[in-house]
Amino acid sequence: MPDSKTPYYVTTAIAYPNGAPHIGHVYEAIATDAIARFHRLDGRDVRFLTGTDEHGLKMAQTAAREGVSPFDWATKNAARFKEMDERYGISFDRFIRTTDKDHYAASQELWRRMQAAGDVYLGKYEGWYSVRDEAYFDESETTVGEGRTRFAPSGAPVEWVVEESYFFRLSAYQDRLLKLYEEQPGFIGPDARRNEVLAFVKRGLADLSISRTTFNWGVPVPDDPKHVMYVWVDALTNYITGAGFPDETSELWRWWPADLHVIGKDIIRFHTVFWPAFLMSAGLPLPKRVFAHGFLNVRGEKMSKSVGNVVDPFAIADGYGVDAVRYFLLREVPFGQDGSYSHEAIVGRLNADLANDLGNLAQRSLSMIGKNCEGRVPTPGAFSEADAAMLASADELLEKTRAAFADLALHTALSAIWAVVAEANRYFAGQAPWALKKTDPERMATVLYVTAETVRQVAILAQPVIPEAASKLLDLLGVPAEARGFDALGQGGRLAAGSALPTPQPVFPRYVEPAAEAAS
Ligand code: ME8
Repeated sequence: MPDSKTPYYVTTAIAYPNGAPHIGHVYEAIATDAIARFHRLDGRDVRFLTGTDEHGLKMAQTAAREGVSPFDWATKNAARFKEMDERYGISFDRFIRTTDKDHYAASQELWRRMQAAGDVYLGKYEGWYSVRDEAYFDESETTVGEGRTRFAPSGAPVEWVVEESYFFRLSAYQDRLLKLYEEQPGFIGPDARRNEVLAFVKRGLADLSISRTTFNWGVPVPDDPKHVMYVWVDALTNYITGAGFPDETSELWRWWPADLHVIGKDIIRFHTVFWPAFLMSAGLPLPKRVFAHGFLNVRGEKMSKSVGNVVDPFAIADGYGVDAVRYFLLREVPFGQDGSYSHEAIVGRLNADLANDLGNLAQRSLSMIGKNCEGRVPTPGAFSEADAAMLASADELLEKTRAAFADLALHTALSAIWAVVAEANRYFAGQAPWALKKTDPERMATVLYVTAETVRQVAILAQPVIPEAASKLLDLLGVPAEARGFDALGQGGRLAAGSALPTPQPVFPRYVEPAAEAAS
């Protein structure tokens, strides 16, 4: 039966499986996962694609150094990326590898369509090429360092390369791209990136070399297999492979065009200049939005193997817990800006926001309910002004959170949710239900009800970011699985008085430094 819900298609960049994943990779996966989960809970029919980008010279070179075939090298590392996603509860619908068979078919069909449109021609390419960036650079973009070595803007060395190459007529797309940015102002986000791309395209576009003959680790060019496609042509195509292309009768095709491509700021040009031009040429619809998140550094320093400060996603999941890492990265770093990772910062967030503010509130209210209300959701009396104000704040959260997610201001969504947590803590302390136990048990029941109901709404809304802990909280509140979507928020989904609750348990343990633990 066809799903009547509106499709929502979101993707991450596909990572190079040229080594183990690092915290930048998990950051992108977590953010995209929160977006996918948010829209699922909000009733959309979500498809979430992630995976690995396995071709190209760099992959072939590393594999050769490792003494294995490029495919085996990619297979080994792709497994590690998938394992990372599974460890972090990344709810992808498909983990695509660009070595998947259907991806070859999609890439070759895209190529044929661009060729049929008259946008592909054979020529000679010469220029400054950076192996590390897998890109050619204009001489004006390079710098000359010591010993006359030339460098790309990334700092990688470039070399002069001449090869026969197919070209894509990118120069013909300048006007159409500028029109796209103007007519679809949300196409590129955040605004700073949009301005950067606009300025780049206004300067004029050179045709793009889209094939290589100097190595063969790539998708063969149709009818000319001594050429393989430039890795970015096949990499970008993954987004339509994941929607069933070229079979436009596939049930997956209803997801195209994508609603959102989430990527890092270093690859914005590929996604907002090359990719829409390829799609225009092939006569395919364009994605609705491309959003670039910032870069994570470690204590203000760029991550690098030589500095030895690369953060391993598996180690921090073991050390702090998956939900703590997820919450920290999305709360601490304004989405779209650069951010900094450190042990102190994550422990601060974990202990203050999770263990203290939300964890203690839930634990204190639920254990009072356990002890004083026979372990059942208490029956509230008439609501006071304070109760009504508390419930109103909780009821208003959905709209605030929706608006923030629509802007991809994930940090703003979390700060709105945690503002209600703070308000609930003030409410709980102000109403002092423990003091009402003897003087006014009915009033105590009302206060506990209002607190538990607030925690219910907070937990439902926090599911996209801290899925495991939120689900535990909802278990403790006796909320059935089918009442955890956003349609259960607000007045319509209030906790049912009298329903039995399990024994309360702490959900967020405080982080204690191992040394302090040993000493105590
Ligand atoms: O660029 N902080 O792969 P990749 C935040 N295969 N994000 C980071 C980061 C950091 N320190 N380092 C990398 C590629 N990223 C291509 C993509 S898509 C068709 C092809 C982000 O493994 C980076 O910006 O180098 C990108 O979005 C993703 O991680 C994969 O990077």
